[in-house]
Amino acid sequence: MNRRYGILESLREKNDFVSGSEIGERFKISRAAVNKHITALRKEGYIIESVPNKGYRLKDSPDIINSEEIKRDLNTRIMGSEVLCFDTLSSTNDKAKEAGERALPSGTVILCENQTGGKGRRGRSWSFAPKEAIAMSIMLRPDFAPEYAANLTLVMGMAVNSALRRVCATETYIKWPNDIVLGGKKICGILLEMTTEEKDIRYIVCGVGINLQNESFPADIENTATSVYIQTGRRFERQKVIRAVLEDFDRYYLLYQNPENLPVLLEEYKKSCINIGREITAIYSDRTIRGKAIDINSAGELVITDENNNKTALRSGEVSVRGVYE
Ligand code: BT5
Repeated sequence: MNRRYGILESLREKNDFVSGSEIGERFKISRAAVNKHITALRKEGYIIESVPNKGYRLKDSPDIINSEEIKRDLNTRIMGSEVLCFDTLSSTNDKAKEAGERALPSGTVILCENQTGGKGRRGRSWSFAPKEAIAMSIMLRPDFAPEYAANLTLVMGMAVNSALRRVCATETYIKWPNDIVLGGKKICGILLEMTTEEKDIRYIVCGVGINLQNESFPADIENTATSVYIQTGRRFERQKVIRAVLEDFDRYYLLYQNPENLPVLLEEYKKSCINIGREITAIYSDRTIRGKAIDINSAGELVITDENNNKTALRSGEVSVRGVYE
C-alpha cells in the first residue's frame, strides 16, 4: 500500500486524533511530509480535521473509486489482482480488452467514474450520470474452452445478486440471462466479451453496470430502469459494493472452473432466477416464441415449454426475453 493510503488507513483504524509526529514515526517521514500527504488526501475529498496539539482525525470519507481503497481487505484469490481506476473512459470493457492485450494478470479490474460510450449487448448502449453508478470490467484468462465461457454471464449474475443482497439487503433477482432486477425493474446489466486465439480463450472481459445511487433515468428507460437509491432511499458506498461483487464473483468463479460444480451452481442460480415459472415471450432470430420458463440447463440455456408441451432451449446472447419488463 502506498504511504498516503497507509496514513489514511491509520487514521481510519484509530477513529480519533493521531498526532503528526506519531504518523511521521510510523511511516519514517518528516512532519512536513505528513502534512503534504494530508493535504493531498483532502484534495481527493477526504474530510480530515486537524487540531493543534492533537493531530489529525478522519471525519468523513468520500465515495470515490480508488484502487488502494478497493484492494483494502479484499478477500479474493483472483479478482482484483490489479485494480485500475479512471476518471473518464469510453467503455470499461474496451479498457479491459487493452489490459488483456497488454499481458496484465487474470482478475485485472477496470473501473471508472464516468463512462461516455458504455456498451450493452448487440450494439445497444448503457448510460448513467457520472459518479452515481458502478461501471466495472474484469479481465480473465481462464484455462477452460471457449464453449464453457458463455455461462460466465450467469456466474456474474449470481455474484451481483448475492453482493447486493448482502450489502444493501435488497430483494434482487436475476433475470436470465444478463440482468439483475429490483422492484420489477433493471438494476444491473452484464456484458461478456471474449477474444480467442485458434481454439483457446485469450481473454474474457466481463463487464457489469450497477445502478447504485442514480436518482433518475432518461425518459427512454425510466419505466424499465431503477437504482438501489430509488428503491431503498439509501446511498450505499460504491466501493463497498464493488468489493462485495469481486469477492462473490471470485468465490463463484473458482467453483465454476471445475465443471463438477456446475449442477450445484445452476441450482443456486435457478432459486434466484425470476424467469423460472413465468410466461415469457422470446424473440429468437426473427421468430417470436411464447411459453413458460421451466429450467436452466447445463449449457446455461433457458428451457421453455409451450402449450403443446414442446420444449425449446434458448441460448443467451441470441434472444431477447420479455416478461418482467422490456
Ligand atoms: C446490458 O445490455 O444490460 C449490458 C450492460 C453492461 C454495461 C457495463 S457497464 C461496464 C461495462 N462497460 C461497458 O461498456 N459495458 C459494461 P442489454 O441487455 O443489451 O441492455 C441494454 C439496454 O438497457 C439499453 O438498450 C437500455 O434500454 C437499457 N439501459 C441503458 N442504460 C441503463 C441503465 N443504467 N439501467 C438500466 N437499463 C439501462
